[in-house]
Amino acid sequence: PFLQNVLSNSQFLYATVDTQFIDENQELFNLKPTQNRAQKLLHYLGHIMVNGPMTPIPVKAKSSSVDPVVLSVSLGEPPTGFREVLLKEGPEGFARAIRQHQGLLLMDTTFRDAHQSLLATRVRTHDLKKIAPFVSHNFNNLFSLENWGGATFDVAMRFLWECPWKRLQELRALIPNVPFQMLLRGANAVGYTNYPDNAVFKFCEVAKENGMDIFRVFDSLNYIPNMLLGMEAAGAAGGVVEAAISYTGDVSDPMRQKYSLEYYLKLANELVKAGTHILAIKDMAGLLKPEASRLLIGALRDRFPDIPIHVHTHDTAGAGVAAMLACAQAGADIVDVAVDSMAGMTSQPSMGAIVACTRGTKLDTGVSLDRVFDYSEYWEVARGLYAPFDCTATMKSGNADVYENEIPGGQYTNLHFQAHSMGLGNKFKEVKKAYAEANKLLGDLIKVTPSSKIVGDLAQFMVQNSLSRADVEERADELSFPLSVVEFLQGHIGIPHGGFPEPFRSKVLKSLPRIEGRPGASLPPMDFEALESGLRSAYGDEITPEDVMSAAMYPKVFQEFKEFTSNFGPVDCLNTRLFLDGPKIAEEFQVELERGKTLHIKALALGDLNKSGQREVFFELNGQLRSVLVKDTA
Ligand code: 3PY
Ligand code: ZN
Repeated sequence: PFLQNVLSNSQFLYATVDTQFIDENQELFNLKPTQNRAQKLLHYLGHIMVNGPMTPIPVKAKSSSVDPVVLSVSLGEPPTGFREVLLKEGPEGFARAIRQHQGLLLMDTTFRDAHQSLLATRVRTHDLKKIAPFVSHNFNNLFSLENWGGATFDVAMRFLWECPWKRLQELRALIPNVPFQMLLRGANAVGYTNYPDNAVFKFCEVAKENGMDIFRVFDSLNYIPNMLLGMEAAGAAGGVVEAAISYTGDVSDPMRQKYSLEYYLKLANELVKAGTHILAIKDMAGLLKPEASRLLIGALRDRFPDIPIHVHTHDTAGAGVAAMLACAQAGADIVDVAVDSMAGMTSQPSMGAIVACTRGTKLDTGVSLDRVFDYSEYWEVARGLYAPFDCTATMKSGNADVYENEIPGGQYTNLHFQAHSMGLGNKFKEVKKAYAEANKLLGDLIKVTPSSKIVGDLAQFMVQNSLSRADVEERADELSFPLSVVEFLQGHIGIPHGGFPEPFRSKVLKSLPRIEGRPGASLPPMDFEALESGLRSAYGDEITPEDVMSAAMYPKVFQEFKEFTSNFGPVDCLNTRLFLDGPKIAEEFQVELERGKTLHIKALALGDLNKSGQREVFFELNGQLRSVLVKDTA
């Protein structure tokens, strides 16, 4: 504050005093941001008290006022888990141990895909950390905990204003024994578009250094060159490579032969040949029926007796538990589940159901059902905090129509939110129908991020402009399609199975350029040194290699995140109710900024609107009166 006063003093500013000492000692200007973290947080809370939540809210529902009970764990180290095997024996030895394991293994998706699918990816590190020790102590025999990647990376910065890397570091410290797993979108890393190869390699390297163990690598078109790039990057970083074939269609339906059993076996063969440690089937829409599971997993098990097989699904139609049991019986080593209160509908099938249904059989998971109940209770209550993002506000059940529209779990929820927020709740059916039509127009694609977004964009375009599939085909050369559709046809994300749809492609593209082969191969490498020095000049020397990667993946989102936190402080330290709704008047609460540094805050009063449209918000901070001025935007 003293220096701030000096620097804003007019005599000083206009050099009417002798400033030679300062001119010669420029290091005096290496100041920490002058406004401290506490004052910034008061600013954030004041904003919310005046104007409501700062993060976009899809549902008009209030965060619950009940806090989840943090489950205690015994003192001392958690029991060992598969991570010890991985650290001792490396990825190959780990894969062997998994294959030799008796009983069905589970990956828990509660920390990533479950909330990506049900709660718009909004679960905060704050609530993950609270239950992390319980997971470490009671679920040590999980194959892995999926806790990173996919949409969590950008949503953390974009809507939660927290650093995704810090989440990984903090969870790693709390859960040393269970392998961590992330979802890597192949050559798209954690983004929606192809990155230069060196960016994908560097991303995996930094992720591994921060504690990531297993990289599930997929490509939204199952385009092998993109997948190989992601696999090489994960492998070079020292990670466990889990190549994932995205599943669509229905191998048990003889009428649906574009994505046949042979198609999947051929892909699997290439991925195994390329050295994947684990082979995954990624059923992102929940289309894998029990009969198809028997056929597909049975055939893969026969063909590849030594490789661990891991299956992922979503429960949108309600057949997820049946399908995962069928996969396990057909020889899958690992299936994905979410804890019961975060399972079902567009999320993964229920952990409790799988644990109970296999108990006492040769597929017994070894997971304690009682501990599942405790874990589930935590999430049932914690989920209430996220009511403004919970799809169950409007979506009351899953729907077997997913077998027709093939919309991936997370996108199904997003489209549902969108239809409802536009007051088009009763149009959801129309949107889903358009999605199926858009998919056919584009040649019947594998649909998962980002190809699913392209199909969704085309569907939305068709609904908005009242266009049928026939209209679009007929008028393809005159319509102005969404950019994502045009770029897809240009080859920006790779080449779809069976090639691009013709004559549709030629009509849309006319003379626009086409990318031949793997898109990343023609991108110039990213200049990390230049990126880092740019960031240092913008934000100072505290820039970390992790920040550089965040900026490499999402330059604009990273910049906005830095600007937000420089105005509003470390909002990740607030509990979720305060983060969303702010305190009530007279509420007293504590905020732990770091271990041993806790703020004691009381919200005192909201002032009247002043002439400039602002309100003063009064707090007590560690016993002292403070206030912030906030523009009332209502
Ligand atoms: C993602 O890419 O985020 C997915 O979850 C795809 O299924
Ligand atoms: Zn998924």
